[in-house]
Amino acid sequence: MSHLPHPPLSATRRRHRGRNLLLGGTAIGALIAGAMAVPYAGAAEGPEQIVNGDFSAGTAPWWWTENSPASVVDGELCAEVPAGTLNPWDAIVGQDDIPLVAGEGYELSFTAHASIPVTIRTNVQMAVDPWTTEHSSADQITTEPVTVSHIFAADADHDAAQLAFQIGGSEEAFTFCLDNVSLTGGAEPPVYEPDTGSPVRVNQVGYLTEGPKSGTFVSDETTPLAWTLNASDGTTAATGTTEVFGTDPTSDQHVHTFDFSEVTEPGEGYTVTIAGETSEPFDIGDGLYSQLRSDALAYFYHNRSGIEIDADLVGAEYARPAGHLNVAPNQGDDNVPCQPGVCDYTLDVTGGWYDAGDHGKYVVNGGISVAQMMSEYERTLTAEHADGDPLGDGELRVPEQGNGIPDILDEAAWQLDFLMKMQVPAGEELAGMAHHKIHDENWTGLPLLPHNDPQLRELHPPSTAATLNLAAAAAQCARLFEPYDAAFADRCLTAATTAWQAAVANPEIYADPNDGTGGGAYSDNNVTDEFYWAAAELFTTTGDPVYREHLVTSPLHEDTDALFPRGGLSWQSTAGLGALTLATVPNEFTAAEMTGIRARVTEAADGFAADSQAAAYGVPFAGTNYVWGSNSQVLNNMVVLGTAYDLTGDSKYSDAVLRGMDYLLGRNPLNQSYVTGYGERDSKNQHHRFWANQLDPDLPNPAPGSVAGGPNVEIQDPVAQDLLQGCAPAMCYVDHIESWATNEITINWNAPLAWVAAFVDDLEPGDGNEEPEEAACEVTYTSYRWSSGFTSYVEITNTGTEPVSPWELTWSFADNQQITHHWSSQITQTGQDVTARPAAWNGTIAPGASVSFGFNGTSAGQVADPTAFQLNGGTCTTA
Ligand code: 9MR
Repeated sequence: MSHLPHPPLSATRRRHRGRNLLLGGTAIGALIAGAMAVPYAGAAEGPEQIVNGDFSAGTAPWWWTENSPASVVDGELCAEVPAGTLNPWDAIVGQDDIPLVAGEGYELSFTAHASIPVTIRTNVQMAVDPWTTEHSSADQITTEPVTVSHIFAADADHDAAQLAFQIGGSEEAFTFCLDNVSLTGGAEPPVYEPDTGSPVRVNQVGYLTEGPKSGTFVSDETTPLAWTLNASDGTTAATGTTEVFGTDPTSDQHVHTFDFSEVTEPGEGYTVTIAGETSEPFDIGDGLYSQLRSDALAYFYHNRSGIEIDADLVGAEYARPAGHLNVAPNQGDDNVPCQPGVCDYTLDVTGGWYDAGDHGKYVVNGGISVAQMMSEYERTLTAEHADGDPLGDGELRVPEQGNGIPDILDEAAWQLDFLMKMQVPAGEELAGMAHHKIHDENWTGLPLLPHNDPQLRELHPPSTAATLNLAAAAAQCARLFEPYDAAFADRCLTAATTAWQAAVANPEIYADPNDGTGGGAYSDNNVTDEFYWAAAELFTTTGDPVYREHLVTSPLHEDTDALFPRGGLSWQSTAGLGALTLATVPNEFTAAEMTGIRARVTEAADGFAADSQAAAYGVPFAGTNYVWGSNSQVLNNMVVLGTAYDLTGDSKYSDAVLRGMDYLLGRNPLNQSYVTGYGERDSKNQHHRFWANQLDPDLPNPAPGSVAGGPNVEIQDPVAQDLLQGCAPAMCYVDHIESWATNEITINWNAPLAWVAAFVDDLEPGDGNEEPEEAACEVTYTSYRWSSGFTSYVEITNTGTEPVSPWELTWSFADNQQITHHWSSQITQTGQDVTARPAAWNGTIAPGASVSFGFNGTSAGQVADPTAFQLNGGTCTTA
């Protein structure tokens, strides 16, 4: 008997995103049990629902798809599956007419083997559209017979459900054999208990030698307890007593905290023991984050679209062919049409980064991600302790090594080029706007390598939010690439200004919140913040007063909470990115305006630092509203804290950043390190289509340095819904590949991880950061004096080998000089201290080149010219 192929999309695949959820059934089983320690309930007792599960009566009533003929061989049903099917559902063996009762628990079991190892998908589902699944699992079948069993509960009544073994998706042909298939009711649905390991919670990577060192202990004890810090040789390194915290509202756990900050003896393999319980091991030392700084950025190369991922850069395990270059079965991305009715042109939108576990590319989100990457670089030009060397040419995993451009900018350029390709061409309706996104027409299944994606790719309508993401990112591009690739910088500036103008002309074109088939919606109906961010970047790059006017009249400008919402910056809340740029990158704000914007950064950081101090687990995040991507909200708060540290040098901010790292790397209610490859109990099964080892042992786990989305109280995916109902906010997480709402990885979460990893790596003493930078400048100061005043000219020459951009020259007057008027630079004076920053056109001093500026001032009596000048913190020689 044969059967027509089934419609390709199972309900599991279609209910991919929050707003479109079809609430499906409970599917808990061996797959999860293997990884997550799900206790099984007693065996099922109800009547057998499968007819002829042992094939003693031949093949009836089993069916199979035409491409996979099956017959009974030695008492088993064996199907011959052809080579070259793409999706699991392209070849199926199944049985229909299975009655299921809502609320009832079922046990499904079968024995199977195959001529090659394969991962099949086992679904109990509706037999007709919408194919809602009551159970879905990925089962690994080997050449030896394996017995698989799953327990699940039915959510709905079904007169005639279907058991479908989806056996497609293999490049090779194989034989699949099945026996002893059974489905019985009466099983008690299992209760999920997360394995949280030791109640002593620490940063599983370690603590910086001079940094704060604290942990959390889960215990019902209400009086302080003794803690011991053990060195790796078993000796006691320190002792102390815990502080009783009480009940932590994020986890409902009763906890104590402990602090061993005074220990500064570097070492590996420390542990903390309290009341007989011992933590995971950790280090004390420096250099703990230098690898993370690099790994977090390598994430972006790994996820590039339209380019082969080179084994020489990432290792054979992670190498893969280029995706979406119109090589079959790919259909894109070099001539992508719009969704029907949206436009009648096609665009070449190759390149860029895949957003996340999916193969979509979104301008909203793509923009903030590349902006934060550029800010990580820009920080090395503006912050005294930031080290640009580890981000420089030849340092990172990018194929552009050796081109004379810092590698981090090469990575950013890959995405910027794509973002600009998303702009509506001149002459078309809405020219200058950016298409919101490009992605598959329908959701694809997991696992799937990008070059195997057979779906049609489509451009979605332009939106104001996307256009402003482009304007902001491209404006930042223009100033950063200027010293390295003037043509690219020009292209960026043109894209940025045309995008800005298009957004001003079309300020309320919003993406459809229901446009979530085949890709995420990323809809945002409030773009006041995107306007602010884009204006800030354009103003910083060009100095054009039009943008200043927009900034200072924005309702957000003087509102710290609006710029930096308590829940953190995100793709929906971008104004803070603009404020961080204004506060740190030289621009044409007046001294008072600069003071104001910096005060808003430090005010926000004060709040996050206080939140961290008050939290049971030290996390710089207020309250219990852990939403989709909560780890990125935490990381973005850490970016604000890090920037406040850069502005003030106050360690209360850097300490809070480090406590945020502790939280992400294991000091949390689940004892979970959320970053792959870091810590003893790290996330390994994040939702991703080609880092899908949990579904196919031939595929790798996510590359080291990939941060999971993290706890999410809304648990929008079926695995989280099955396992985590009633979870405490900071415990609504499961390291399972199908839990996209808690365990996805994305560019906009790894970008702040990379920023923060660089920040904490820069904090370490001993890597040269504490030393003043080598003088790479010469200053000529010429002054003409008269009785009550003077005119001075300053020439700065870059005597180093790297461009200085933007520059900032500081000096102190020895006497009572007061600058009254200046030209060709922006000057602020506080008492005797003076800071000069570039005008709009002279922000970069190339190696060997000079810039000049001048000023008039008043003075009384004899005054001496200044003789000591610092360029971006480094001491200049004077001519
Ligand atoms: O990060 C996004 C989160 O804030 C939203 O609540 C969620 C549902 O719309 O979508 C998330 O973004 C996903 C995007 O839509 C598609 N690519 C993967 C993203 C991360 O899960």
